Amino acid sequence: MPFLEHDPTDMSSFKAHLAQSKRILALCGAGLSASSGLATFRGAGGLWKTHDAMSLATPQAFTKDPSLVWQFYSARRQAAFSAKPNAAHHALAALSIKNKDFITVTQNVDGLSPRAGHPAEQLFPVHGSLSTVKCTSVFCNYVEFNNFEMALTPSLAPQPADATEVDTDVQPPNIPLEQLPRCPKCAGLLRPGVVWFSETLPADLLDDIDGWMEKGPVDLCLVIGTSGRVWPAAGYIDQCRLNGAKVAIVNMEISSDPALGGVADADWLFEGDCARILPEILE
Ligand code: BV8
Ligand code: ZN
Repeated sequence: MPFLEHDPTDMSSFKAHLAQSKRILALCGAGLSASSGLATFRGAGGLWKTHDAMSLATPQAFTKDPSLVWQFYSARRQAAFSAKPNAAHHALAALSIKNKDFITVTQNVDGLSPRAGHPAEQLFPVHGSLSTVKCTSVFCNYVEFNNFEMALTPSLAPQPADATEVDTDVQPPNIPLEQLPRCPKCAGLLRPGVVWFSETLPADLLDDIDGWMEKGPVDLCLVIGTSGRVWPAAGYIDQCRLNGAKVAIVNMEISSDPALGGVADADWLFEGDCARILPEILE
């Protein structure tokens, strides 16, 4: 633990630092949306039917079983679009409206931050979005923005609400390829517009974040509801530190998890639901 002039759980020293902070980066993960009822990747929420969410978020899984992966994403689309932004999403949106030098890098694909009114120019969804679907055909650039107003195909029609729950003993049906979402331009198979493991993050977003970093020292890095295990997104914590930032972690369980750079390197540690803590510390 670096020498801290304050108790790491002390809100007044955090608020004093926040008051004099201009350049702030928030790195957000699945925990930000937990209070909106959306499952996280690790812990109890990390399961969908009998599958580990992480094993389904790969190009290999999609190639092997597009029907299963599409049903996983259709269930997450349905859950995300019926969820509501929580007080943490609204607190971040309010801060970004108040401070144009504040940016949010979100690993979440649920679209709850934009729906909380977070200005798009200060929000970087580095893992894509459940609202986007794109064509898998190499020479086709078809992309569709689909907010689940209507199902992408009849075979992925909305399920009864409880069906999106973790229902471990029901194996999803095998939907034939031709009944999965198809491209209206080339009839190719469409895929969710998210970044899967082993896929590169959108270069334009990474460049924009780097451009923000290069503008000068960073005053504060907020690490909100993330296990900090997924790269390169997790790397922004250290990058902020190297740019002079103090680090505040908001997490349901504060651990000395080295993935979070270890609590040793955090200046503040706020343990609990970010939907309760963020409005309090950012007001
Ligand atoms: C890349 C979109 C370059 C999809 C996601 C081997 C081969 C290839 C790559 C790698 C490799 N080894 C390592 C890598 C890099 C890999 C990686 O980091 N793997 C990890 C598992 C080690 N990264 C990649 O592959 C990235 N691409 O590196 O490209 C490359 C290319 C080829 C070869 C090499 C490198 C792409 C990563 C993006 C993957 N896509 N999402 C989808 O959503 O379906 S990641 C997905 O999982 C989420 O977006 C999120 O980022 C991640 C889960 O992390 P968290 O958000 O932190 O969620 P988690 O559940 O883990 O934690 C929740 C936290 O909240 C917990 O701490 C909990 O305590 C807390 N919490 C819960 N409730 C609350 C709360 N906190 C506060 N309040 C609450 N109420
Ligand atoms: Zn196409």
